[in-house]
Amino acid sequence: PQPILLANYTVPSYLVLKTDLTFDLHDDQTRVTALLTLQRNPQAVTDVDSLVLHGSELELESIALDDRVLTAAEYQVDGESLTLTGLPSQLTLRIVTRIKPHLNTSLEGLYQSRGLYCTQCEAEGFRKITYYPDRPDVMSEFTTRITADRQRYPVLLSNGNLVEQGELDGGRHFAVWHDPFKKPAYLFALVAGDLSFIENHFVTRSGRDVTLRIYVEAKDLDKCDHAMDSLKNSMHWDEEVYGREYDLDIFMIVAVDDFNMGAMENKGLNIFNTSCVLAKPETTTDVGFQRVEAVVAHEYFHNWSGNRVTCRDWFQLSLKEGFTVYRDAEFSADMGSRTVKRIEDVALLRTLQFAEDGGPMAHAVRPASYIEISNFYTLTIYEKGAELVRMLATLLGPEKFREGSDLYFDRHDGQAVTTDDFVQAMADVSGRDLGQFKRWYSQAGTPRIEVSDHYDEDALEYSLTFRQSCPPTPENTNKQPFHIPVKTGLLGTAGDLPLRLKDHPVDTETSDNTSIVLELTEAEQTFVFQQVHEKPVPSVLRGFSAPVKLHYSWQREDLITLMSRDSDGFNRWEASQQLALRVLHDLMQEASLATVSAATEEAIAALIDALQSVVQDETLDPAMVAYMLTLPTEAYISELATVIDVDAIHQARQYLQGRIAHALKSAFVSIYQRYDHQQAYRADARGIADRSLKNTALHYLSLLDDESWIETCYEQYRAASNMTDAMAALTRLVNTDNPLAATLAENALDNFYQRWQQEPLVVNQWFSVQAGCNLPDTLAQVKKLQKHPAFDSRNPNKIRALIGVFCNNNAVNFHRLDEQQQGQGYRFLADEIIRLNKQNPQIAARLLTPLTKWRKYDETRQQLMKAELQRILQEELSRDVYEVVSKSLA
Ligand code: DPP
Ligand code: ZN
Repeated sequence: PQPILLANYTVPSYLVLKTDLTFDLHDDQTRVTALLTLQRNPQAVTDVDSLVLHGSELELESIALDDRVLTAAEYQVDGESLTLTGLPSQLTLRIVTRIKPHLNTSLEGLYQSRGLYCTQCEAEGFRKITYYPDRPDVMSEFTTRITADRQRYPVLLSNGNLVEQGELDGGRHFAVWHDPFKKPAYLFALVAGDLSFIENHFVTRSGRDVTLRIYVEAKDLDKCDHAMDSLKNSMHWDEEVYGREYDLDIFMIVAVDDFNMGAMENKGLNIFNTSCVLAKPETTTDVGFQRVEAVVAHEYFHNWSGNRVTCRDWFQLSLKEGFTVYRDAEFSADMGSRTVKRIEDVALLRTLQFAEDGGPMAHAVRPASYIEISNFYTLTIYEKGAELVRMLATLLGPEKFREGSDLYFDRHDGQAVTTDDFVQAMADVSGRDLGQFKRWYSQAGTPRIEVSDHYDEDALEYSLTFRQSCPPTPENTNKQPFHIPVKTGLLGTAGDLPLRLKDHPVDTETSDNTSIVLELTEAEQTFVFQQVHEKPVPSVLRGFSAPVKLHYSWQREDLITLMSRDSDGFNRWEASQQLALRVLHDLMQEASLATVSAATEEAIAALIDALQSVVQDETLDPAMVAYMLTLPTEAYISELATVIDVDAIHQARQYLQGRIAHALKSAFVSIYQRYDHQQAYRADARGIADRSLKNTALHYLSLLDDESWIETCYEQYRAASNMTDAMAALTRLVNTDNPLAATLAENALDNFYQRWQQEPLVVNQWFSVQAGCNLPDTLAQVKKLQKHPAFDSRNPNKIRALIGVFCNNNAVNFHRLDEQQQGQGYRFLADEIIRLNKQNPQIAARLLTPLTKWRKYDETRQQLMKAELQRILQEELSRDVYEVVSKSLA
């Protein structure tokens, strides 16, 4: 397969003014009639008279140009396209194709999920429905007529407004939908099935009444309220914060069980993975509730950032995704706790996006080439893309940023544009030169910043020197300096110091002058603060103001100072992580954990002291306490490592957790006992925070060599009225290496399955908790679970819950090197990928991620992982899998 290059972009030769589609749904096939009204594009560079329509896996019945049926000699067709030449400047095409949704396992195009017809067209799924210029810069006005059996498919939906419906002969019926807003084909959607819905209304600020509907299977009607509340909050927030109003009379969400992504923002008809829309306390964890809120908001916000203003080509994907992730993150921050949301997002970014940036699939936020665009729905495009927008907001300040977004939406409404256009709007309103900033879009890799400082007590001057660099990435070895906003404060003995920066007339961000955004633009830069009366502790990169790796050699006491009283909540947490990381690294250097050195003992004692203060600090949000008490994850420690020592990381972390559990036992007991287990479940910030702290305490207590806490876990599992508490307890039972825990875990797992077997999303959690088990023999258990009647090897959620969790979240078992199991995790994953390569290429390629990291492991593991990648490469591969495997081995 050949790569597609940004440099080769050309404007479309023809525009599609109107797209009229008719879908006749029948059991053995669907007949699609597309009537396209085309006009030569005045913008086309040359006076071309040819037109390329994309099409894949289609059976062409006929094609007519201006009502004249064409003979096969009048067009060229291959597996991917249909080309017409010698066309007039205005024309109509009537194209009839036949497709087989019931055999479509890729879940792209039109397919069936539990008997329901649904679509997924982003990025290039529409070409599996009919021949069409399937590219985002071709925007058209769609009308969709659907006919189907009335009994089995009573609900017929598409984008826009319902304009007509009625009965047909033979027990069939029809519906016609018209979408007045021009859109690219990737935003097309169709749903047909036996669905129920809940309905609500939202009155926009200009007074228009919008009908809101969430369509689900009847059994799930009791799990829609949280999504509906989230939708209404999102609509209100987008009016308040961005001045964006909804534009159609109806907004619909449909939940489907088999879905590759989380959800899809089709105009007026969002299609959701059930996992991102259904929620109720008994079946859904707090994380699940938060995910529903975030994804509902994300897809809704796309109505402006994505649909009204869309992407010119797929290299610009982050234009809509990065901006929309930034918008949904800010929304969640406003709905809950801002600092906690930031900690969660940064933890994800630093663990998974930084790893992507350091691996073979590293790519820029605006990539320059791809083989298969589906492989580019990545953490880099989404999360790093959002960080870029956040940096622009930091550099401009809130008022100018809002002006910039208003200008962007006004200027480009109804257009397909580029990330350059977005940055230009920000430059135009602020008068700032953002030329250098744009390197963030074109240069891949995570910049590294070395910070050093100097205090001159005679001159009362304190200087901070920053050196930036960026490691090479596959497509880009020589990086130019980035424009990096580094939000900074200085801590003195009595708290934040007022800041006076020499020769830099930069506005400080806070009215009391205690925080300032330093702008790095050169490879090395020094900033001097004046009238500094004591040697301060620097608090740099507050709020994680840029997606970089920051290095500064804080003294241990400095970190404790930051942890206890930095005014920036994010940096308080960050200091706790830095302190813990040091201890973990010390432990990993120890020859044996049975007796550790005096220096390491001292470090452990200092950490425990600091954590003791955190537990006693009543001013802290309980969610913050929980996060500060939680050690850096194995995945994060691995990302930081040059060579990942899987077992040492696991053992050091287990050991340190045990030490903390012993030392802080009484604090944990009191947290656990003062929690009111009878309180009603609320999925708000306070309720989530309290549960998270209480379950963190239970986690530590379960590590004590004291079976009464294992019994407490079992008690909590049995008595739990919500899934968060049930899963927290069950996870402890499953992961505790003790005969009593093993017996209770087995009972609980049996009971769990019996109770929840009718709820696919709960069964997924049951698979995950078992797949994530750190005890030996988990691989054998995972293979056994693959044969369980509740497992469905075609359902992406099931694959992620069992196989994805084992390979991504269970490093000690996936990477086992002992004689009996050496390399078996890798072989297991490769077998799955080979199976999925044909069935569902997108999911297959995504599952590959853990194998692509092979270069970060020891020699033995490297060889074993590489051998599996090479074995996959021997197969006849989809573009998706081929791209990831070949780039990983390059
Ligand atoms: N549905 C995916 C998302 O919203 C792709 N657009 O991110
Ligand atoms: Zn999105």
